[in-house]
Amino acid sequence: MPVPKAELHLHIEGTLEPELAFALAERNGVTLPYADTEALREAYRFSDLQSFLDLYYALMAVLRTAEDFTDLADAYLARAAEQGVRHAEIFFDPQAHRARGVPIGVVVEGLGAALDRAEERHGISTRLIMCFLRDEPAESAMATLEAAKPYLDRITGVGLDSAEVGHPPAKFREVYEEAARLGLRRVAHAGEEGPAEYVREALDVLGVERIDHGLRCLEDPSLVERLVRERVPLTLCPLSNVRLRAVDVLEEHPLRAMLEAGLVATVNSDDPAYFGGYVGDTFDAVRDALSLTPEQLRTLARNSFLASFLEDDEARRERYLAEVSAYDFGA
Ligand code: ES4
Ligand code: ZN
Repeated sequence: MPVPKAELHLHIEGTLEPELAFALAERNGVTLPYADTEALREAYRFSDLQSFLDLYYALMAVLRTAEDFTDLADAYLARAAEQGVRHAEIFFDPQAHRARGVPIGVVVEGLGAALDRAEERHGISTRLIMCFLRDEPAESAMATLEAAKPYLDRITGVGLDSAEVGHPPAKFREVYEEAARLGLRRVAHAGEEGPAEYVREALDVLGVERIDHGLRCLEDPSLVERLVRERVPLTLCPLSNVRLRAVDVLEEHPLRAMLEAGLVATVNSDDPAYFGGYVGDTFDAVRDALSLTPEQLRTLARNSFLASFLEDDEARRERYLAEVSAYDFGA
């Protein structure tokens, strides 16, 4: 059994496997511009973030009903459980669905139906985080937050994703202020393709508690020092970084150096259907590529629970941390 872990950076739409995409296309009478699952997999060669996002948004066309979102989340949770996931904080992109005529209520109720059964079926506790698309206007994000108000009992926090460069965090200052007023937790993608300055801005202007990716913080030593001192978690996604060409090969990923620098690094899968592995696969891949020690792997697993939004259930966090402490990595 893999080490128990929390997954903190996972786009549910990025768990749409080709087989399910074709099944949902058939169920909904949607035609995909690919002959079959093999032809679709052939398209999974990305040159950067945008080339991936183009396919990611296009394939969402098959997600139409609440049942589609339930099936999507249930398939993810089943795979996550096999990979040692005990707690999952799941991103979704309401604006991308609303643009296709699927209201946020359908998405949240659909995902929620799967999440309600996750503990009993898969042994996984869950949270939902709604992300704003940073390449859309801030007004659209604000309208989405407004539309989410009837569903806030199911939503733990807000995030910021999609095309980063040219869309600095400060663009969403008011949206995050309103999210804070509503009692929502705040995270944001920053320093994936964008500069270290975006990481600073996410902290200072948006008040985020975790940075999603944060890879490019390494270009600013004083920022690294601050992230270490303030224990700001980074939700790294090493397989994503290789597939989207932020890092040439996994052997050159800075994860190990980041751990050694004292950063609160976590390892996550981002969009596992597209990037070649779920989070347990990702742990195995970085262990092999970077020769991580069992104690470094244990630190990654511990960090995932320490960085989780489990403040409303500290007893559970303690149980998970005890499972990590007791885990035997073997020789
Ligand atoms: C994403 Cl890897 C990544 N980066 C930014 N936005 C995203 N949405 C889905 N995956
Ligand atoms: Zn992401």
